[in-house]
Amino acid sequence: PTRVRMVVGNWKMHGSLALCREMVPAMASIAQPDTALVLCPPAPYLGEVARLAANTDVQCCAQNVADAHSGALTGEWSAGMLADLGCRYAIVGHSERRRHYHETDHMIAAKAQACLEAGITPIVCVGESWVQHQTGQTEVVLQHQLGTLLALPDWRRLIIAYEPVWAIGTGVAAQPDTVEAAHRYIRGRFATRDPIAGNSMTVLYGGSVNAENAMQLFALPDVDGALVGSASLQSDALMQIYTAA
Ligand code: G2H
Repeated sequence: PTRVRMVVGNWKMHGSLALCREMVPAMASIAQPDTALVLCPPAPYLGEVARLAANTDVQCCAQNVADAHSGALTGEWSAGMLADLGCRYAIVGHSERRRHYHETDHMIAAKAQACLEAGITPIVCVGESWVQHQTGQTEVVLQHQLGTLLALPDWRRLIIAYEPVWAIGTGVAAQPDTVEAAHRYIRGRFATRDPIAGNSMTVLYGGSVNAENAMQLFALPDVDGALVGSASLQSDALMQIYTAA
């Protein structure tokens, strides 16, 4: 793999059909092939976003995916179905999934594996809580979260999003030196296994990225882009963030 610059807009459980129809053409008008512009609408809108984004430089991404390819699993959808729609990515293991839906590192690795098998690139979220941050456990937590991912045969094809839980949805992103240190640690974990692959992995930052702080974050050497939540619901804010990348 090679490091990809990317801005990923995670709408979480917000938006509407109208927002899809406003946002995709607006983003398509500024998207460039050298920096990925990825939209993650709620699952019911994935088909519409994939359809609107076809033949543009906007990419479609799911916010979640099953760990199996098919089965009697009411309410789930598979990575193969996402590929069928024309989606290229899926977010896996967002902290909101870990916390509210009890996703474990083991489940998250299984979801990432299912994505890789179906040709979907998983964007796997990792990050520590405020207490873990305050007590200096960030690297231990990251080491643990990355451990199950490193066991996947195709770990080189993962995209990692560092999302310190304490910076999510607060309006205050982590400080640049904190972000760079975490990204360097994450990259280093992969580089220990394979230096060339580790240095070419795409590592995104997420947590209160907005039009004001994006440029400073993107300037960090080990930051390849952002996973943007609330600011991704406004086309002007997302455009400014994308332009900063
Ligand atoms: C972190 C991020 C997007 P926000 O969850 O995944 O959300 O930018 O609202 O902090």
